Amino acid sequence: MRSCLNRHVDEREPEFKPYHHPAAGWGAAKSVTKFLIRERELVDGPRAILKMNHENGGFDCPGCAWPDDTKGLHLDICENGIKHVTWEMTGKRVGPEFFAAHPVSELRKWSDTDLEAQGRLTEPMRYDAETDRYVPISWPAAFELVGRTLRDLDSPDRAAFYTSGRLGNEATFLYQLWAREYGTNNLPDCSNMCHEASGRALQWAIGTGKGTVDIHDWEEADALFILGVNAASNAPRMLTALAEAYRRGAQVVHVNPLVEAGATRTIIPHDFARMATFRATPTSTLDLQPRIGGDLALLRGMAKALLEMAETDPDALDTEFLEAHTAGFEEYRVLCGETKWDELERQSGLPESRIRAAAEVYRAAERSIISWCLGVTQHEHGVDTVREIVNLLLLRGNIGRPGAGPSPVRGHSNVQGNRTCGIDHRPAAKFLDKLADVCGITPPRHHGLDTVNTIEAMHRGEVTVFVGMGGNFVLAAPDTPYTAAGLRGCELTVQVSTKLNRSHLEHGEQALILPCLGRTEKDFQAAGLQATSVEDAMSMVHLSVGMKRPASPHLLSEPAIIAGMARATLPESATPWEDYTGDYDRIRDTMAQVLDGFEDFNERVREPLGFRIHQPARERVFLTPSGRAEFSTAPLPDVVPAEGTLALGTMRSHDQWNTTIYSDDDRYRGIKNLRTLIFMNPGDMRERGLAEFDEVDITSTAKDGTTRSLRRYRAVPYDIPPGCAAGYMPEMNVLCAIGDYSTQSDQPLMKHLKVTVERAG
Ligand SMILES: Nc1nc2c(c(=O)[nH]1)N[C@H]1C(S)=C(S)[C@@H](COP(=O)(O)OP(=O)(O)OC[C@H]3O[C@@H](n4cnc5c(=O)[nH]c(N)nc54)[C@H](O)[C@@H]3O)O[C@H]1N2
Ligand SMILES: Nc1nc2c(c(=O)[nH]1)N[C@H]1C(S)=C(S)[C@@H](COP(=O)(O)OP(=O)(O)OC[C@H]3O[C@@H](n4cnc5c(=O)[nH]c(N)nc54)[C@H](O)[C@@H]3O)O[C@H]1N2
Ligand SMILES: [Mo]
Repeated sequence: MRSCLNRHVDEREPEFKPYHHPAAGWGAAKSVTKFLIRERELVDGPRAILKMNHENGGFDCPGCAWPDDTKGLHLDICENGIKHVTWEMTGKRVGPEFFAAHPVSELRKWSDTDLEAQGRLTEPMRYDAETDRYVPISWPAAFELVGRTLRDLDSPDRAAFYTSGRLGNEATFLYQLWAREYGTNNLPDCSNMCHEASGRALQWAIGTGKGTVDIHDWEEADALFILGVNAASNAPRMLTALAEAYRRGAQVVHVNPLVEAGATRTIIPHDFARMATFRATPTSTLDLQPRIGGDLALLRGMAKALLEMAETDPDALDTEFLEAHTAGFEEYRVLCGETKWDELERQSGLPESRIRAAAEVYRAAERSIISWCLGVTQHEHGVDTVREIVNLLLLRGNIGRPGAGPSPVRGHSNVQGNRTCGIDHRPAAKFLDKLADVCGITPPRHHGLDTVNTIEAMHRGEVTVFVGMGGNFVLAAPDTPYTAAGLRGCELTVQVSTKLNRSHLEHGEQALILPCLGRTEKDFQAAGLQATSVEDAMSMVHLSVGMKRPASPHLLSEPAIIAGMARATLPESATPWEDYTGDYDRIRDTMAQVLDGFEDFNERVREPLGFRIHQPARERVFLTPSGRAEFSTAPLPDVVPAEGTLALGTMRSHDQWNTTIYSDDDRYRGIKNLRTLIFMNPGDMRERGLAEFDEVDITSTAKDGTTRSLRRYRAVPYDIPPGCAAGYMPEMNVLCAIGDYSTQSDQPLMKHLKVTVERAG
């Protein structure tokens, strides 16, 4: 599909100048101001930002899932959170006149940046094939179109219900209830591309698929290990925790093929005194640059070194914990002993001395936290790697005590809450039993489709209706042209969105765009102003209340849109869809009965800081078959690129939110005006006779041998290990073959494409 490669037209020349300033600080402040002016939000923007992330009111930052500062009224905001809020609150609108003026075939030629830049959607729209335009449709007619189409399917499994991680808990619960009452578990979500590996690994290892630490543990740890996270761009509020850790003398170890800005120093985002005096705080005590996919070997090496220390150092291991709470230690010890150092060096891309240095840090710390994000999960061996993280933690009893434990950095602001509240294509029988019991429905028991399998099923003609509850499916998913063709083959595509995006243009025979309220906006229902809840990456659930006038009087809330579609699909349903919409307390009362850990939901969520969902592993209660935390013994995978090829990881720039590109700059990596680039090791460039900004063609080879190419990208020399390369998502999804997903997690291999790079032909 040519259209998704349309570039934002920018006359400026690309620039590359390594960035030597601390992360956050004045560069961030300047960037925010520019952004507020562009979005015409100089008045309301700052007012809204002051309302964000506050106890007793305000709305949850719709940005990342990093927990809020809990020390009371304290402005814990970041540049990218501000951009994200402002993006939603833009003064620009895209209404019926816009759609009347631009046929879809024309809009397909626009760049993604230009599509989103049109502003907020204002009215429900239906695709009209005769004029090739979106035309207005009333809400009741839109709901009826969805309901009728779903009722007419010969099996509920012909429909798929996608969720992007912005959706609040109450809407999430209604959404999965609708899908299951209708009769399918086809609930693909963005988690399938994000932290599926973490959930599965933690479930198997410690019996619950979530991290065990909270923000106070971050404040108490003696060592923090940060693997595969670009904190300065994607979890900027983590910088505060890293800088504070450094100041109190804790060790901060970054593991990343790239030394990212957050791994050097920062000006703490809300520390205005330090900002005024340009005083930076380091955020790292050790940086390790493994090869792409080399984390498992590094972690195994650290465990091996620790076990060697234990031969003479009786306190190297927590033997009491190992005996009382774990299973499989002996096998793991043997495996580590048998793994050779030269193999660990080759697979990690790090010398033994560096691996031992990391092990020394780990041994010296009384309390360690290991944290990770996509650099660990989007790999063939993502599950094995997360389990190796747990293995290492178990050796020193670093779980279920203050300042210690596994801490995945989740992505979207409520992606964790989505899972908790039932978005799961492989639901547990126990959950379905409760749902059946409390809601009086007969949920299907067979597993549903995840993201990749939904796309495959569209191509086989098995899925013909697609509902997207937020997100931008066509660009977020792998193999862009293939995914687009799948959507185009559908009978009906429904996108519940706030802004115009590519997924509205790659649509089915019939298509709807249903515009919804954003998190920053006031949501009035029969019972008055409503609040919704979200769960952060550390299992804290709290309320979020919008404070802005809605972008258009025609917008409905997500719960209302879901309930409307559900009623039209299930006219005889005994579920009180209308009452649920009228008062979200009613939804929460039902959730309290269905979901573990949500007892007294309505009372507890109104506590100033919300509440923490019970996590048994935090108390060393491991709900595994053995009742113990389980060691794993995965073989060391071969991640060394074949001769002449590179391992390519796709990632975000500083100035983007997933498929939303704010600008073509990537400040902390020193890039201006360029996204069609590939970061390469200077030696790998020399070998190919390439100089900075030379044009190259990139070709990936899939597991099935098929190839895919991107042409005329620019090579940029970068401090990245030999054999490794990096570039930007979502553009590079064109290179991700649909069949290239992990056999362990079904996650697409977005951080490990096998590519060749040649001078552009
Ligand atoms: N501003 C902003 N914030 C965001 C997002 C956004 O788009 N913009 N997205 C949100 C979402 S949904 C998510 S899931 C998170 C994503 O947060 P991140 O995981 O930080 O996202 P990426 O940009 O994909 O960066 C991956 C990082 O992993 C490193 N990496 C690549 N391969 C490897 C490897 O093999 N090993 C190791 N150790 N590291 C590796 C890369 O160099 C990069 O630093 O951020 C969330 N927050
Ligand atoms: N190659 C590659 N691909 C990747 C990744 C990668 O690292 N590499 N990362 C993957 C990851 S981790 C993720 S999470 C996915 C992200 O996948 P998605 O969640 O599907 O994508 P987003 O770009 O976050 O979605 C943006 C759209 O959401 C809509 N939106 C925004 N706010 C709201 C709201 O409040 N309500 C509703 N209903 N809609 C709203 C807007 O219309 C906007 O256009 O991408 C995945 N794709
Ligand atoms: Mo994500």
